[in-house]
Amino acid sequence: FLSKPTELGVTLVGFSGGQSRPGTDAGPEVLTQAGLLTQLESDLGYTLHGDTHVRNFNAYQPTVTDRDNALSNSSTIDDPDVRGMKNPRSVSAVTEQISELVYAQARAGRLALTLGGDHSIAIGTVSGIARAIRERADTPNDLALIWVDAHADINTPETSDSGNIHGMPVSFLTGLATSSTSGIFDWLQPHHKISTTKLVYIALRDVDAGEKRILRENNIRAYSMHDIDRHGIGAVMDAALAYIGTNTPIHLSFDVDALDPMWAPSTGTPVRGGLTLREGDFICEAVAETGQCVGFDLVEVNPSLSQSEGGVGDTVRAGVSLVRCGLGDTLL
Ligand code: 4U7
Ligand code: MN
Ligand code: MN
Ligand code: MN
Repeated sequence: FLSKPTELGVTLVGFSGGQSRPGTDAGPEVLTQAGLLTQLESDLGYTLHGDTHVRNFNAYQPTVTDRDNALSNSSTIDDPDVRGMKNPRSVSAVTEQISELVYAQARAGRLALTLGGDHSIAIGTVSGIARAIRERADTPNDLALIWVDAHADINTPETSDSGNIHGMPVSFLTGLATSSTSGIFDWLQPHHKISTTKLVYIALRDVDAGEKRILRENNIRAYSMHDIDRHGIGAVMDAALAYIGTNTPIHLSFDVDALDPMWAPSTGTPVRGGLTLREGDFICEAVAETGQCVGFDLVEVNPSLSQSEGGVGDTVRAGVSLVRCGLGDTLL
């Protein structure tokens, strides 16, 4: 139903407000400096659209008149916590802008590539693409979402221990969490959201107790590292894609921490026992092969974090490889 994509809609999101460590905002910069976008043009033959300069979304400063709730910490003075969420107005406003940008790329029939940034930005990417897909005449079915991550990122503000919104995007995107405050995700409309039946997880291994309950109660399809160990990544991808079905557009949201920290150490919440680089590349290749891919995010690359010398270079090379594979590069 979709023709082979040649037009790429690029969004470079320098943003780290969905968690507390500085540095993820420089993710798009290090990936593009490594030559990623040039390679997509010259090696893979894409025509690039969108702003190929990194936008610093951290510059966003919320303006609130009510300072009564403001905490003593000066960095939160204009954006006090709500229901435990940190930087809620800032993340809401930034993801709303991302949603509009990515919507425009996807609505024009382009494959929407977004480089983050922390994973809260997926509230913008997925909502924008879901909305575009509902409007497009060439896409009969609603968007499916493949979330490749060590974490499920499906905490609600109430189940989250950290308050970091990069651990909550899937709950807002599926409507499991809803807005209760003006200016905090009240822009998310039904046309932005996806059904929990259209969601598939791969590579999970660090899921909070409250998230496990959410996955179970909503019967959400999830393949953990245990499933990959038991069946192999080939069988897991066959099952994941069969569950989604043909004629259904797919968005792939890839958190670099899905990879084992051996391959991608420069990330905020590394968890050992993860995917090999080849397993990660294979997931991206398998999604690209379906011809159903309409969007791809790569998130949580943090060049300020590195356990070892060379860790940043390793992480960036892994990121470049994942994006190339997701956009249709083949080994032969
Ligand atoms: B990422 C966590 F508690 N679940 O909610 C949380 F373990 O986008 C981690 O996947 C979230 O990197 C990780 O803070 C978010 C924690
Ligand atoms: Mn449609
Ligand atoms: Mn993660
Ligand atoms: Mn994540």
